[in-house]
Amino acid sequence: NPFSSFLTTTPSSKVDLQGQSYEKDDWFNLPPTIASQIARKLHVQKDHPISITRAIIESKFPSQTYKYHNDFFPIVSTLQNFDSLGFPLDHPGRSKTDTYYINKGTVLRTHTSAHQADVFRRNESEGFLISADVYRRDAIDRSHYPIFHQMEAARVWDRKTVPNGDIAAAVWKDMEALPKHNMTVEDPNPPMHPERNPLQKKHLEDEAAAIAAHLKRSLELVVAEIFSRAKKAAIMANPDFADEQLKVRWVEAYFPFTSPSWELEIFWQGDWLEVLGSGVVAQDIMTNAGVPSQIGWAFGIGLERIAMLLFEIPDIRLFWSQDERFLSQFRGVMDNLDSLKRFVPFSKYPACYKDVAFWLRSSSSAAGGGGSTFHENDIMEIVRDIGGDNVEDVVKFDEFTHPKSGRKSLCYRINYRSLERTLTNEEANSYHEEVRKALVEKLGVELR
Ligand code: FA5
Ligand code: MG
Repeated sequence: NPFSSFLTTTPSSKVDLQGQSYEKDDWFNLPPTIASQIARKLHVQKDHPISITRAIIESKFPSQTYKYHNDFFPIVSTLQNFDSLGFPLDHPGRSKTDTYYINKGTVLRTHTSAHQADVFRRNESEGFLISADVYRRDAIDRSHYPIFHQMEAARVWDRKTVPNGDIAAAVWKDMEALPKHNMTVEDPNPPMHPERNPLQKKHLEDEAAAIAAHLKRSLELVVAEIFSRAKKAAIMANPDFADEQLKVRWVEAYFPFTSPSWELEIFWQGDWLEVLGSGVVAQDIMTNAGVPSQIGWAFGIGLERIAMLLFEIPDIRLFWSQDERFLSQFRGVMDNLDSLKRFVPFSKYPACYKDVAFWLRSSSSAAGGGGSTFHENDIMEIVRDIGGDNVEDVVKFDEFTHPKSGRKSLCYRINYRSLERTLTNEEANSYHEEVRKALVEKLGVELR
């Protein structure tokens, strides 16, 4: 075909993002609603609660030791996002249902760890902080949004430059120099599964123990700072405020790029909330980054989760609001962190629930149904594309398989509610009608 080379270079095979041109292929799955938000960079927007939270956490990591990076480009290679961190090829995080792809080798970063290896390779400081927007295809509810913000941190020590090559002694000395806190920590040292979280081959037990202690103290100081500021703001709002006993705990976790690994959880509104992942950096990452004599820790913390605790912000969509009733509440805080106030919610507008029930295409409900396997994130994205931030949550409330035909039926309830005004029933109906149509057109379902 004489036209084939012409056809493959038609404009539609390229996409322009953030001033760069990318070749699309059949991995491309980035909807315009996400692409259009890439430029927002809430973590550096003056007086935005995400930016305020970043600044408070940064204040606990002195800039003489930690270099701050707040402007890394959001589009990275799969090498940076996955391979450099030791993600196995079949890791679910790599799939199109979980990650936004531009093409087979290019993604919107799913975590700030995507930049770890590059910064270790620069070898320009003993520590670093990286704050950035990250992207994940995910559920829709009050604590999940497809774009959120993380802060990555790492601290390393070099066998070649510490006195006598004694890493453990050097780290314990730095640990002793850290401030103390009087927060109660439940499970400061949870037991570690020997296969999932072994001591790394190139590490001595006392080295890993010292690094873990330095990591945990550094993070506990962050949490203590956040809670003391949150408490002050609560007392300012209500002088009779009686705080609940703050509870935090360390739990064992697994990451391909740290061992041993921990998550930190905070007891909040009746439940344990995970706020960060952390651990002793996999020595292979250091070796591949050309700094094999360095050893240290890393963590990644969710800035929205911390900001929600700090300001008592009830819904993650609020962070994206351009409404003055939201933004004006934080003005001036970055010039004077002591003026930080609790968020005062504006009135809640009525919810509008709409249900949709459908049969999945038979090929997608059967095992190994070709390339058309159904994934819940596909529904989430269709709803989000149409309803945008006017959707509060999407919940599956029924599911069954027909005993004879083997076909599967699903029912979802969508809650249409704006944070900024009352939606009319007509508006909700028209969103819902579009959702129903798109489910048929894009997923090939049969409406019931
Ligand atoms: C990570 O992303 C690891 N890169 C963290 C890490 C870094 C571990 C360095 C070890 C060393 P995880 O997927 O658990 O891990 O996310 C880390 C934090 O991001 C979570 O604890 C949570 O606070 C936040 N987070 C994760 N998913 C969401 C979401 N959908 N919405 C809001 N915050 C989220
Ligand atoms: Mg996690």
